[in-house]
Amino acid sequence: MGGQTTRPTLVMGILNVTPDSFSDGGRWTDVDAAVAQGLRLAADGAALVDVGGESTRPGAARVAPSEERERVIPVIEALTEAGVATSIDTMHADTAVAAVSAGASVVNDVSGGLADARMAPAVAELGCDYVAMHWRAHSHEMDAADVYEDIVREVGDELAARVDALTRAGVDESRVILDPGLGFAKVTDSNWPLLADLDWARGHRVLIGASRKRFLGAAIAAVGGDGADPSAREHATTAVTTASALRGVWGVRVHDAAAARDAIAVVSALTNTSHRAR
Ligand code: PMM
Repeated sequence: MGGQTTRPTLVMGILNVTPDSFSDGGRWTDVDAAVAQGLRLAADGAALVDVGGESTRPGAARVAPSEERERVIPVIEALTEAGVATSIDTMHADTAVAAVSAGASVVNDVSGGLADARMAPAVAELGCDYVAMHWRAHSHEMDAADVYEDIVREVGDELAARVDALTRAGVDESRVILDPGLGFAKVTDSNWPLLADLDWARGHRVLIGASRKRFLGAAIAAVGGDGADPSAREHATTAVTTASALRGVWGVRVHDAAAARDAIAVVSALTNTSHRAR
C-alpha cells in the first residue's frame, strides 16, 4: 500500500484568498481576515496553512499571476512572521517562487506541473517539498475529462509520468508528495476507488483533499441528508480523514482543522494502543 508513514497524518488547513472558491470563497479576501483565519487554522491543529489565490472549482475563471501574488504574498508574509508554516496553492511558477521567498515551505500545484512548464525547474531550484496533484484539464473542462477504464492504474500512470518529468528537471523525488486530485476530472463515483486503494501512489507520500467536495454531497444525498450545502459535508469530510489516517497518508487538506486533528488523534490512539489480551 502506498502512502505509509510512521508519524501521524498532518493537517493542512485551507485558506482561499479568493472571491469565488466553492466553500470559503469571498470570506477571506481582506488580508487581515485571511491572516486571522490562518492563525485560527494553526491554533486548531493545522501543521500547514495552504494559501491559494486562484479558485479551481469547476468552471472557475483563471486569475492573472500578478493578481494571484497580490492576494497571497501579504498573507504568507504575515503568517510566516507569526510563526505559522504555509504552503502555496498555485499552478504558476512565478507565484511559487515569490511565495517560498515570502516564507512558504511547500508548493502545492493542482496541475502537477502541467499548467506551467517553468514549474518543475523552479521547484528543483527551490528544493522544497512539492505536491503534485493528478490533473487533466483546467476548471472549465475538467468534468468532461472524467473518462477512465481503470482509474487507479491510470491515475497512477499519469502521476508517475509527472514524477518522471519533475525528476528530469532536477527535483529530488523524495520531495514529491502525490495527491489523487479528488473532484478534478472525477465527478462523483470516480473518487471512491482512489480513496479505497492507494496503489496509485506507488510508495510516495500521499495528500488527500476531500474536504466538502461534491462527491461527498452525493453520498450524503443518497441517504437523505443535505448534500447540496458544502458546509453540511463536514462529518463526511471527517470520515474521509479517519479512513485516510488509518491508511497512513502523509496529510489531509481540510477546511475544518480541529475536526481533522481530533479524528487523527483517535486514529493514533487506536493504532498505538498496547493492550494485549491476558
Ligand atoms: N483541491 C482544491 C484546491 N487545491 N490542492 C490539493 N493538493 N488537493 C486538492 O484536492 C485540492 C487542492 C479545490 O478546492 P478548495 O476550494 O477546497 O480549495
